[in-house]
Parts: sequence; C-alpha cells; structure tokens
Amino acid sequence: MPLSGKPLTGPRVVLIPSAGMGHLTPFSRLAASLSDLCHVTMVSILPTVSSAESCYLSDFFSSYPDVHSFKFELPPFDSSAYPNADPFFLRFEGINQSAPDLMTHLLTKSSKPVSALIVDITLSTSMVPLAKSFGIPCYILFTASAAMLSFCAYFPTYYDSNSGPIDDIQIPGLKMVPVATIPQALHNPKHVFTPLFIQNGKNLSKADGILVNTFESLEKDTLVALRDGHVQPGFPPVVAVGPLLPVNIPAISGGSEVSPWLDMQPEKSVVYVSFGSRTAMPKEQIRELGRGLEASGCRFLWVVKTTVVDSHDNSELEELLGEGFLERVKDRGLVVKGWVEQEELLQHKAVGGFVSHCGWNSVTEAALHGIRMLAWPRLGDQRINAGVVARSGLGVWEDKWSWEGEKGLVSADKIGKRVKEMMADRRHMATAQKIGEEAQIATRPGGASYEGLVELVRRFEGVE
Ligand code: UDP
Ligand code: G50
Repeated sequence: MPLSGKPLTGPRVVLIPSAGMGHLTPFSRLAASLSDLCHVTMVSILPTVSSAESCYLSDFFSSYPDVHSFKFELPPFDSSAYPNADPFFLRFEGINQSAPDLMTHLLTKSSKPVSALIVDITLSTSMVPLAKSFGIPCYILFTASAAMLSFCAYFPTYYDSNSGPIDDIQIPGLKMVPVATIPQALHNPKHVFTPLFIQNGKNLSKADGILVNTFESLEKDTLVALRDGHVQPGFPPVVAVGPLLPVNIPAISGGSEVSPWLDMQPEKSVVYVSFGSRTAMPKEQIRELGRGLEASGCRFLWVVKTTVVDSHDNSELEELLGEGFLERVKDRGLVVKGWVEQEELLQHKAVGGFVSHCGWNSVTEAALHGIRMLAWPRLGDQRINAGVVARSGLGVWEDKWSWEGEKGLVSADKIGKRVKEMMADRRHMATAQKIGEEAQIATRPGGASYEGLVELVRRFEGVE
C-alpha cells in the first residue's frame, strides 16, 4: 500500500505497534501527538487479532489524516509448536519472524528516507538489529510502567546467572520484586513468551532511546535508577512521555446506553469495573464479583468479559451472572458486554473509583483523570503495575487476590468490603486528584513529558 496523508515535510518517523489494544492505544496516541511536530507514519499489521483493533485502526486513520498509514499483510504463521498459546503471544512471535519482510516493504515503498523508527517493546527482538543494519535510529516505546521497564531490563541478567526456579528478584537500586508478582509466563522457560521477553530485554540496551508511557512524578525513583545506569550499566536515554493523551475518534461500537445512564448518577458515586480488553475471568469469579458489587451497596458500571479474543465472546449476561442478578441491581448497577469508551467514562463526573486489572493504559488513564483505583491484577505485567498504583497512592492493591493460574476465588464479601471502603475514602480521592493535576501539567507545553517529546523530535532532525 502506498503512503497516504499530508505532504512529506520535516523528519519522518515510522511507528510500528504490536498486537492488542494495550499496544495499539499508546502507539496511536503517540502518533497523534507526534503528528503536530513532524511527519508520522504508523504501520498496521493485518489481519488484526481482535475486532476492537480492526475497528479502532480504521476510525483512527479517518480521524487523523495527518498520520500516514502503511499496511502490512502478515504471512501465515505456523503455531502448531505452541498448542493452546495465547493468540496475542503467537502474534508477537509471528511479527518478529516476518520483520525483515516488513522492513523491506517499508523501505522500498517510501519516497522519503526514514529518520527514525519507534517500535513496540514486543518487537525489539527483531526490529532493533534490523534498524541498525539499515543505519536507521531505533527507539522503543515501552507500553507498560517504568517499574516493568526496569524489570525487563534486568531480567536477562538475573536469568543468565540463575539456574534454579525463579525467585524474588532484587533489581539493583530498586525495591525487591517478589516472585509472586512476576508474570506467569516467565516461570516456564519453554513458554513461547519467555525467550522473546529475554531477547527484548537484552535489546533495550541496544536501542537509541526508550520512550515510556509514564510521567516523572509518578515513577521518579525508577526513572532515576534507569537513567543512572543502576539497573543496567550503559542504558540508553529514557524519556517519560506520558500519560499519552487520548485521541479524539468517534465511538468504536456499542456501549451507547452507558453515557445516558451515567448522566443520571450523582457526582463521584459510581465505581467503574473493567479488566481491560483481553483479560477474561473464570465464570465463578465473575459471579462472585457481581455479588460483591451488589454487597458493596455502591453504584457501579461493570464491563464483563469472558474470552481473551473479543469476537469469541457469545455468552449471555443473564446466564453468566446468575438468575435475578440484573433485576436486583437495576436501580444502581449497569452491566455491559463488549467495548465501552473507557477514556470518556473516566472523565465523567459521576465516576468516582475504578476497579481495574492494571493494564498500564488503564492506570495512565485513571492517573490523567485523577480517579482512585482498587487494583486487582490478573496476569502478566499487571502486578508490577499495581505496585506503582499502590506506592504512588493512586490506588490500593489487595495483593492476595487471585492471579490467573492460582486456585481459589476471592469471595463476594471481601470484594464488597474493599469496594465500599475505596468509595468512602476521601483522603484517597484527594491523592488521586493531585496525581491527576501532576499528570495534566506534565503533558502541557512546559511540562516534562511534553518537552521530552519535543526534544526527541529535535534529535530526529539531527539538531541535537
Ligand atoms: N479499553 C476501552 N474499552 C474497553 C476495554 C478497553 O476503551 O471496553 C481501552 C482502555 O481504555 C485502554 C486499552 O483499551 O486504553 C486497554 O489497555 P490496558 O493496558 O488497560 O489493558 P489490556 O487490555 O491491554 O489488558
Ligand atoms: C502479558 C503477559 C506477560 C507480560 C506482559 C504481557 C508484558 C507487557 C509488556 O502483556 O509485560 C511487555 C511485553 C513484552 C516485553 C516486555 C514487556 O518483552 O502475560 O510480561
């Protein structure tokens, strides 16, 4: 596909996102912000894994004609060696394997040289060395917390010097990472994600710079430790560019009853409950969560998800939540399935708290809008992100609550009690609001995240 969009002027940056809304969202936000400063192309790797990604991409490009689109059709990937693997992990592997093809297409179809690449962390295994071989500066956008970045940077060193099972990990210059918070996949050396994660971590040091979707005041100590070379000697420059600001695109789909319902609720009274775009809970836990929300006595807006890939979800709410649930809570609870405009909801004056899995985008969105959180991480990097939420005071984290792969349910009683406490805690609300103000300041002209991005573009121009 030829490039489209505005005339080619200034440095030209090409962004290569990875699979999943958690990766596509920060990339499109970065693309939109950068397009005010330089010429931006964003690659879409097709077909997408989820329907949400495919709808989002077409809406994004029609709303942001200044961001040039480059489409790449991914050749089929033989996944027979990884039965039952997470489709998003398989896609990370597939893209890395096809990276030389992608790069050749990109460079031969372009009428203007590429000044710099910004690639997703999951693609750094292949993209960092490839970019080097073509002499193109390569930056990594790290889509999770700086805390997770420090873990990724140090994990290969730990792994290579440790022969037994994974244990607590002491990252130099930082707090201990307890074994229970380490992503599930990494306990298994044969897991499709583990070698990729290790190589991605090693390649961080070979990149020209790392952009991370956080802001100075939220993760100051971690950013300092990374920049001082405590975590990895000789680590490249780390630029905190977050929270990346939401893009302005029409509603993707569904969720149309949500806004009118929120409009009718009192200020700060509603707890919003969502576990992101790809974190499915077991059915028994979903029911328990429902009873917990009911027991909390709070108003709630709950987005239910039962499958990892959205198009596979054909469960019925009534059957899922148990007979009579929806009827019992109808005066103060709204339960929806499918996609909602989370970014808009978090800005709504009725929303006063967020029960979240702590996907990093969700955390940055809560931070930007100063919404207090109750963290219930379920997998991957989410517990490490939840640690940031708890340490910063943006939220509370009940760290014994279940994690994917662990047995046992968190009872409705416990959930109800915690939700009620969160919604009653005014001190906590004030801390979250203060974090929101700091986040807003960071992203305005003069703020550290905004200026970090401007300086980066100057570097692309070769000015600095
Ligand atoms: N999101 C949304 N509506 C939904 C589910 C998710 O708008 O129904 C957005 C959410 O605002 C966030 C992204 O999708 O920007 C999900 O990323 P996150 O890192 O929070 O979690 P993941 O889905 O990757 O686990
Ligand atoms: C899912 C998971 C484990 C895990 C992550 C998941 C992440 C995401 C960010 O999304 O950490 C990330 C991806 C690749 C990488 C580094 C960081 O190399 O089950 O860790």
